[in-house]
Amino acid sequence: MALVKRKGITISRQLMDDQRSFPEATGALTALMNDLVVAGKIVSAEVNMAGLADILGQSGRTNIQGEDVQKLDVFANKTFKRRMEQCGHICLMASEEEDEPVQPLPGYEGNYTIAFDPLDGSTNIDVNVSVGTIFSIHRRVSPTQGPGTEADLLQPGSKQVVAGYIVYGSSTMMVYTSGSGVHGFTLDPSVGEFFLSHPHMQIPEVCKYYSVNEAYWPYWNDNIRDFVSYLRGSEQGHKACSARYIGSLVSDFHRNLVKGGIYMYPRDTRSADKPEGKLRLLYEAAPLAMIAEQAGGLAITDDGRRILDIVPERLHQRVPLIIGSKAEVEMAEKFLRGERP
Ligand code: AHM
Ligand code: MG
Repeated sequence: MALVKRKGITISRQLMDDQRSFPEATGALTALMNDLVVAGKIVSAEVNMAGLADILGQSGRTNIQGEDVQKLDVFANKTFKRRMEQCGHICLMASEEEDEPVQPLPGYEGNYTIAFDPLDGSTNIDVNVSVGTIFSIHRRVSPTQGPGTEADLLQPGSKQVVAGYIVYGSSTMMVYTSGSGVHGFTLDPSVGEFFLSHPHMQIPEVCKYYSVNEAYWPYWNDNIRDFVSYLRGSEQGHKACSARYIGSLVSDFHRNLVKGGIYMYPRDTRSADKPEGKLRLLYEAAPLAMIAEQAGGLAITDDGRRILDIVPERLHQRVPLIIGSKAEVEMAEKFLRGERP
């Protein structure tokens, strides 16, 4: 029976409700998610102190783990790693900040993998602009004992069991899907709890905003340029979208999810060592693609492949990304095929 979602329930209640819809569930995923939520709260508290770090740092500020103040992205990476390596349900993890996969502590191995970008939006960290964490959870495919293998991590987005993000903005929000809709929770910092604020999120079908770094215009192909011109409203008959580009994927995606919009980071010819654009398949594109689709949107590459179908070959694989409102991503597909409205 589908449970009615009321605003205000706690995230742990929601996680237990998710578990109830799978009678065979052991509670492992719920426990894993609860640890992830704790990591998110710790990072949120640190992000909120970031502006004071220099001032407090001079007086020898130490953080919650008793360490000296450190760079936020390093802090976020350590925090998520620490929570996950001893949550007891991870067999292997991958972080955008780590060259190699990271094993859990001996004896704490479980049946899931997690891939995360601990603090996305690195150029915005020092300037008080929203950043976020993105995560992607798969069930292991290797035999269920001991540490996992890289094959456990290199699974397509369509096999994700949970995907989500935490955005550290004017409020801290956690948005996730376990395959039956997308729910958003807002952190009440006074009590340290996430409460359901955005049940059953649906991305508006029509695009209000387009988000792309237009400085790269000279380096795009003609299909992308024509599509961006179309979004701007320079093609007859199309209502212009407004431009919004924060430069933090999580924040740009979150705004477009709530308001309607399309985000793009296509490949470009700026540098030969990034022929597939900048964004990472495992840590960024695949988890956001699952959320987009669960919210009624779409996510494709700049040659029209569905992001969730791509089988990763490498942990840090990059992928061109077009993601957001359904009607607009479908229109992008037409442009990519060489068609014009
Ligand atoms: P990061 O993971 O190092 O922060 O890089 C990813 C970020 C995205 O959040 C953002 O959308 C993009 O890079 C911005 O890149 P650019 O400055 O090239 O527009
Ligand atoms: Mg990132």
